[in-house]
Amino acid sequence: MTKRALVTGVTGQDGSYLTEFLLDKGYEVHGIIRRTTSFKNEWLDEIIDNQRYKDKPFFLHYGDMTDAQGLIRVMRKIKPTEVYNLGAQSHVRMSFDIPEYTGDVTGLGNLRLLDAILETGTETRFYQASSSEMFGKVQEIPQRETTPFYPRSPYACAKLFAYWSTVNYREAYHMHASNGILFNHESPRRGEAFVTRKITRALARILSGKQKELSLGNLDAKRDWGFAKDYVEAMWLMLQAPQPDDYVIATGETHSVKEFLTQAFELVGRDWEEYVKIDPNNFRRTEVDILIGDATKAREKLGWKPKCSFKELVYLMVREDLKREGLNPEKYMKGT
Ligand code: NAP
Ligand code: G4F
Repeated sequence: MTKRALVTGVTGQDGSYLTEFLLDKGYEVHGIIRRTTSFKNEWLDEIIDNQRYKDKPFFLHYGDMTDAQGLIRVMRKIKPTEVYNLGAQSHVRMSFDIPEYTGDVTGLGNLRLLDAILETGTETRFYQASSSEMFGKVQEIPQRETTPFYPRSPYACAKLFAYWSTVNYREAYHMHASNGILFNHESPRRGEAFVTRKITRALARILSGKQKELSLGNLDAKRDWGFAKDYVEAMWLMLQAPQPDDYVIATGETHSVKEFLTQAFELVGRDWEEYVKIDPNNFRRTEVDILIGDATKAREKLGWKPKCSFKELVYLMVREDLKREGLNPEKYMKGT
């Protein structure tokens, strides 16, 4: 039987890596894209232009997490065997500016998709992109599946609604629906407004003379940062498990924003303190001070573990942004 996956959020960091992962596994992949004024998406273009995926079955459909009928139509047309719900307004700081919209897309959007599965009677397995942001003001260190949630932003509240909707549909309708509680994961495809990519991109632009300074907020916040390519494998593993369940996916290490900065700037022999300016606009009203996850359950039940270390992650992000800026990494980076 053809394995047919439907991916929402296909233009994003995780959606694009998951698409490549599934195509390599022989899946037919269908992505939902929004109608926007721009037809260009860098990561989708990378897939479409890549010879490796040239003849692979990859299809795009217009849809939106705010449009229930559209989701039903796509579900009816594709009849996926696996659904990965990655579509979201995913920026935490921005969710304070657009809380209702964030709730609609990130929270209700998941419910609409679950309902579209029910409404169309689609026999499918379902993955919800839940987030470590739900632990917020952490009640336990490290955080695991049993740690109580304490959301600290409209984004985290929306993700909590989606998390519990997924659990509820699993229990009420016996759906194979799982939550991946993913801790921060980054890559050269990370959105430019997230702190890691903001740093590596700015560093490359500073070196090429296009940028003089880098405006940041809270440098003491600590995150459990992994590599996105490792994390999309965990999503897939959850849907191959005989029983649906909820899993923490994390590296088990935590690092501050300051440590990320130091690591990145040291790679090119610069001192970040000469460039960074602190801007209050980059702070959150309620911050998540520290995240560190315990992925023992995923290791034991799914056989998943992260492969890329923190140092390797910073290295590959800096290297890629230098290349995009037209700079030769061998010339600028130590140890290449
Ligand atoms: P991302 O790069 O910001 O991608 C978000 C995706 O959602 C984009 O494809 C975006 O499409 C799409 N989207 C936004 N609004 C939509 C709407 N109204 N209807 C349909 N699609 C919409 O996010 P990511 O880092 O890949 O993360 C993927 C998912 O995992 C998200 O749900 C995120 O909240 C969650 N998550 C991420 C992390 C992390 O550290 N990366 C950790 C835990 C959970 P456009 O291109 O059209 O904007
Ligand atoms: O990179 P961030 O914006 O990621 P954040 O808020 O942790 O959220 C990301 O990870 C979540 C998983 O835990 C996902 F669910 C979510 O969708 C998203 O992918 O910020 C990381 C830290 C924060 O503490 C923030 O206050 O960096 C701090 N920070 C300091 N200066 C900054 C900045 N963050 C951003 N975006 N921009 C700054 O200038």
